[in-house]
Amino acid sequence: MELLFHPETEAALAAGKPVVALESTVITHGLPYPQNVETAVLMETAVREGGATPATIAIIQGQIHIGLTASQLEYLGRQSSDTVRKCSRRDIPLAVARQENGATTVAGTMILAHRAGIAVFATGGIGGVHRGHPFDVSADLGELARTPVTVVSSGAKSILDLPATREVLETNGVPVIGYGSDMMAAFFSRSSGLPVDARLDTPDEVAAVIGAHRALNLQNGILVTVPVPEADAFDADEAEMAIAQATQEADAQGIHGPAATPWLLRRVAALTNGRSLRANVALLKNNGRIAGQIAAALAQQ
Ligand code: PSU
Ligand code: MN
Repeated sequence: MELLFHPETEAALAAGKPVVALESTVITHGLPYPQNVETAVLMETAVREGGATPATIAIIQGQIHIGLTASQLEYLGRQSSDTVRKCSRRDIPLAVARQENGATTVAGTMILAHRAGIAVFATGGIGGVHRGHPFDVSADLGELARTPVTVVSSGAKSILDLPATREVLETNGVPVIGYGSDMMAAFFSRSSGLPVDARLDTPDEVAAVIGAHRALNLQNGILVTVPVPEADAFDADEAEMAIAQATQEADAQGIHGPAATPWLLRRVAALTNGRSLRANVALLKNNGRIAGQIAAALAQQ
């Protein structure tokens, strides 16, 4: 399968310089236009500030792109979410063969980043086990079990069943690292109250773990969870009220499958007058910067 590289991404990879992959579902299904494109650009800038080259990954008319131009980002961001396939593992061949536009989820981005030779990937929150639907388990967890990419995120989205999600990560053999924290981050809020496997405080310490993982030739992913910056964190109780209401409404309306996560995020944003969005944008930027630093430390090893 041919990957189309942005020239800057290709040059960075060829020179052994640090590169950080970014997903595209957050652009097409996670945030409204134009905030989605603005945030995607801010996240790319944050990766650069951290010391790495950003590579946003997406499928445009059936072609897999590793790194997007500004106009490609704008094009994707303007598409209505129902015309863009949300691509996890099962969806990638469908989008490619049918020449569709496809936005890669955490799972889809991990697969394509690994193919492209990119080891570090930054996002907002991974998918997990849905509340009240123990068999709706995000493909992100399955991918973390089988693809050796380090995912820098603010934990799993708090719209999920976080204790169940934590258990599945453990079953799947995924090391969960708390970046500057003893607890797994909870997306809009700083702590889930669930312990991590190790607290690491610097990019070098994370790079050392990735290095050991590589030397052992382990084929699973690593999850680094970074709490949302204090100033932009969303009060956990307030977030919980909105999430509980949104979850009830989604169940009543029969919203499920791939539609569930985007629907819940949009509804929580409406119920909190956009305050959840502020936390979401802040954590995306912060995670991009830290992933850039981790990729830079890894390139130094
Ligand atoms: N994080 C966000 N916004 C999002 C997502 C994550 O802040 O839109 C996306 C990611 O692409 C993640 C996906 O992989 O939601 C999970 O969807 P599902 O639960 O259907 O697997
Ligand atoms: Mn799901």
